[in-house]
Amino acid sequence: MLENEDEKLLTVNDVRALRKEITLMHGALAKDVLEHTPLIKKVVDRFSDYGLDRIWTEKLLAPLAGTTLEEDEEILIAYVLEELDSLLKVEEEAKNLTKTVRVIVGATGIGKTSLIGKIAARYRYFLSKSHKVGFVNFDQHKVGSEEQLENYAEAMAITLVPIEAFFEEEYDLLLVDTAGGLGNNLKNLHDLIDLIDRNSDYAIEISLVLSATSKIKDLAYVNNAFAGLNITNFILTKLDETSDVSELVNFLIQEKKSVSYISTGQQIPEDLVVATKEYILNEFMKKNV
Ligand SMILES: Nc1nc2c(ncn2[C@@H]2O[C@H](COP(=O)(O)OP(=O)(O)OP(=O)(O)O)[C@@H](O)[C@H]2O)c(=O)[nH]1
Ligand SMILES: [Mg+2]
Repeated sequence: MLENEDEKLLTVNDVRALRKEITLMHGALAKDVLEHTPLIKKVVDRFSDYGLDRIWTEKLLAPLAGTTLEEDEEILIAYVLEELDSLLKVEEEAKNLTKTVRVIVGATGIGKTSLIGKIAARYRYFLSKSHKVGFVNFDQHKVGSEEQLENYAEAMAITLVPIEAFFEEEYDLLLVDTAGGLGNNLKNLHDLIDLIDRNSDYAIEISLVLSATSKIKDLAYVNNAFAGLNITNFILTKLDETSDVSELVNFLIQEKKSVSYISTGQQIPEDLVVATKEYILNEFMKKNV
């Protein structure tokens, strides 16, 4: 047993308390600095009005106090945007897929099945290589889910592959639609991914769909719920239904995971863009400037 006070081991709670204290000190220091640098404060206020996490901007700009940069508002703004740009991650669209399974997961009603239709159209018709695409319905709970996918399959001349026939024929891209929601479905999803992994040499990609209309707490909640699935990338939906993507931006710069596509409306296949940092930052600045 350790008797010496100095040698007592720190518990997890001690570390948490310490970390909290350090964060508070950082915050206090940053505030102190900002009181004496009106331009930096102005820029922090401005981005805070835009919805950006205030503490994040304070921490970023406080070190510039006392440098020549603190006197130039435009440079300060550019500095923040530059930092946002470097923290946002986007994924280039793979233009030549073979034997790839893309599983689309996420909360209910978020636009998963619509995305399957839009992504299928790109790979089958819009990219220079016409891919052999198949749909797989793993949404066994919702009445009507099969019909929705069947309609897309028929309209686009894409095969709807029954789960039992998963490994019978080779596809460039198999798009797997899943039941929305958390809970029990997750266990089934794990089993499905294991099954594919063990029985085929398909590359597996798992895309978590997030709505731009969600609060940051909900985004984090859903992301945590699906974390066990090893999410490859995010797909953002419903960008057309909000004028304020700041919660989404705060979430993305914390998570540092790539965004692959952005859905901008209900029309299939039109309302889908390959994610770019410019698109996300433009949306962020649009309502504000
Ligand atoms: N405005 C808007 N609506 C969208 C977008 N994406 C999907 N929707 C609509 O949202 C509704 C639900 O879309 P689905 O694709 O069925 O969503 P889902 O995630 O498959 O839903 P569940 O299978 O019930 O979990 C439909 O009315 C879509 O047209 C988008 O980017 N913007
Ligand atoms: Mg669906």
